[in-house]
Order: sequence, then C-alpha cells, then structure tokens
Amino acid sequence: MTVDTMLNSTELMNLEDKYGAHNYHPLPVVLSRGEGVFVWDVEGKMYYDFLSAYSAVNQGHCHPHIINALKEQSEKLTLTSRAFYNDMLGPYEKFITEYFHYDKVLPMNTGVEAVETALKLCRKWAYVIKGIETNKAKIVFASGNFHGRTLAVISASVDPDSRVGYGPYMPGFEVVDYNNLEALEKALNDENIAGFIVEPIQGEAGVIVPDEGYLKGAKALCEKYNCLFIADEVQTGIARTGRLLATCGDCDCGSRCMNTPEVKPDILILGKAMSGGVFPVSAVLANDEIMLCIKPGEHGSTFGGNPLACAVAIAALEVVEDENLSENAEKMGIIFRQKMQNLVDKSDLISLVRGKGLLNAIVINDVENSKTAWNICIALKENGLLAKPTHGNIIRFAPPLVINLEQLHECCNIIEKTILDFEL
Ligand code: IF1
Repeated sequence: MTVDTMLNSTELMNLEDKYGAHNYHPLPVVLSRGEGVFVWDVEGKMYYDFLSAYSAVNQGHCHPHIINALKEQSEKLTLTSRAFYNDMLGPYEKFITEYFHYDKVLPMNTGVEAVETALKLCRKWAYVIKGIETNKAKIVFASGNFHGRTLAVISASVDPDSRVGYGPYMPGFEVVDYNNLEALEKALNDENIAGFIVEPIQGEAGVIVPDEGYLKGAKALCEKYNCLFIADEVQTGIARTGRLLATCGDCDCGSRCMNTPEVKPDILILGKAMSGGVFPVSAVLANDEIMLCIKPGEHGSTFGGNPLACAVAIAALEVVEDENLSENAEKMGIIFRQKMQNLVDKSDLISLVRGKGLLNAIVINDVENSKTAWNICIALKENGLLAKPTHGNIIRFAPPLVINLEQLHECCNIIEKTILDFEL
C-alpha cells in the first residue's frame, strides 16, 4: 500500500482525527521535513522548531552524521535481541560509560523505560545492599514531577491529566515538595527509603529551575540517609541546559571531562537526545555496586541495546562533543533570556522568563484564560516559529542546540513581534 503523499494539511489532520487515538491535542501544523533548526509543513512553509520534539532533537533535525550512522548500520544488522551478543553493544557500552563516567550502562529504548529501570534498580539495591525488609522499600519523588506515562510513574504524579482515572496506583512512592530540602530531609529520615528521583529542572511543570544548591543538598541528604540519588536527565541532559548534564553544575567542559560533576547521581537516566531524535534510545548508568544488583534474567527489553540504537547513539553523542553543543546552548541561552527579559519589561502580557541553557519558558500573565498561551502559539506559528504551551499559561522555548546567533536573533524578533502585536 502506498501512502498518498499529495494530501494537504487539513486532509492529513483529518486522517489522524479519524484513525488515531485522541491522546494529544497538537498545534494545527503538519510537518513533512526537518533540517537543523528548521521544519517545513506539507504546503512548504518553513518554521523555526522551538520545541525540538521536547528536547529530543538537540543536535538539529536529521543531522547528517547521525543519519549516516543510521543508514550504514541499518544495512548491516538492526536487531539481535540480548539472547546473543552483537558487535555494536560492547563498543557502545564502553563509549557511553567513559563519556558519562560510570562503571556500567543498562540500555533501554524510551525515557520512561529507563525511569522504570532505574526505579527497579533502586529497589533491588535497597533489598540486596541496604538490607531493607522485602516489599518495604519506598522511593521519594518531587511534586510537579514528570517521568513518563506508565502506571508506575504516574502513581507519583500530582498532575490530574497524567494520573486521574488510572488507579489503583503503585505502592511505595512518596511525594515531597520540589526545591525544599527541609521537606526532603523529613521524608528521607526513614529506614525504608531506597532513593530519591528528581528532574534537575522540571520541564513539564513549566521549566522550574530549583534554587542554587538544591541538587547538591539533595545529594548530601541521600548520602546522609544512605539512599540513592537518581537524576532523571531525559529532558535536561545531553547539553540542553548549557552543560553536558544539568547535574554537572559549574563544570562547563561540555563533554567527556575528568572533573567530578557538582552532583554525581548514583543512578543517571538519559533518553530523548541520546539519539538526536532519530531513534528511541535511553540508558541507565550506575556503578557496579548498584548495577550488579540486577542479575541475568531479572530485567530486559527486546530492543534494548540493539545495534542500530548503539550506532545512532554513538554518532549523536559525538555530535554533542564535536559541535560544542553545551557551550552553544549556554551562550545562546544567556542571550535568549536577556532578549526575553527586555520583552517582559515592554509587555504586560508576559510576567517572567526562566530557564538554563536552551531550556527556557515564558510565563503568560493572563491566568484567567488558559487559552491565551495556546493562542500565542498559534500566532507564533503564523509568524514562522513553532512552540507549545506546557501547563496553564507557560510557553516552553527549546530550539535545537545547533542554533546560531543570527537565527536566535531572528527568532527573538519573531517572538517579540508576536507578543507585542497580540491582542488579548
Ligand atoms: C508526552 C511532557 C516533556 C521527560 C522526563 C521521562 C520522560 C519524559 C523528564 C519519558 C518525557 C515527553 C513525553 C511527552 C511530552 C514530553 C514532555 F510534556 F510530557 F512532560 F518533555 F516535558 N522523564 N517527556 O520529560 O520519556 O517515555 O516519553 O521517552 O508524554 O506527552 P519518554
């Protein structure tokens, strides 16, 4: 069967409406091509992509180095399962564990699979190493968290859209206020706590940046109470926040550095831009004491660690290093927030800008009407820039990290024009 490629945007949106589950409410634009910071709709209109598929396309759409790796491997060997060895997994595991400085990696596919893997690993460590009584292990989450859509992780969500209607929920999860070390210490001071999982910046909650010292303090509390500090860097990782990892803190080397990161997670969770948006690749990294708690046959995945994913992920991480994406994200992010702050000062419509690197958001003033952010995004689309509101009246701005200064200035002009022309 050939797909009729001459359908227009409306016809294509109607197909999705008629034949697809209605689990999303996309912006009314139908994309057919992507290159670098640009995407094109089926009518040929070009846009700046300021969402980057929720930070999965950090390296830019269809990066040639990654695409070539995909093409080459796809003609050799794509999937063996882990029932056998293959010639790509070992080299990939060596590459990524040296890149992020951990003893071992457990390869998965989607971000939430990696989160689930990390939670299972944390519980295993609690029983095998910490000695918590069987089935008594508890894991602490931060309020406002987003870790994916499985029944386990939505059990810790406080977002009704993610959680309501899916009970009964996973036991053994506790939720404490984000960015509150006193509340965290209170929760961790319990012999049955196995770990604390946290996003270094809460993306879905609206790009919430915690106070300086929060992550360091949280890690210190985990050490004090002998539980694991688990960082979900699915969205903040891979250079998005101006560092290779958001938990790198002040170390700005941007790649395989020998420095000890400011806050080294006991378990690191990566996804999204691990593949530059070319293929589902995620990973859990930890040192031997933790990682070896899972024995053969105790966890797995059909596609986890497949040769194609390995080839693509190596290429995607090479791009991050070779094109200094962390450094570019840092520099462009500073300029972007300065420009947006000037706009905050000029416009009554937006109250603030916040973020790190090229993970930023503006907060719309009009709290009464949650459609305002959506309508602004529609206007941005008309002006050639794609962004999407996150909760309520917050618009996230996250372009590919390959954006250059000229393109950034043009995008800031588009955002400024759209905001200043916008009629409530
Ligand atoms: C959707 C949000 C972003 C994530 C963090 C794990 C995962 C995600 C910090 C799971 C995924 C995606 C999921 C997608 C939209 C997007 C999203 F708006 F939902 F919250 F980015 F902020 N940890 N985030 O952000 O990774 O299983 O999706 O590969 O579900 O609508 P995944």
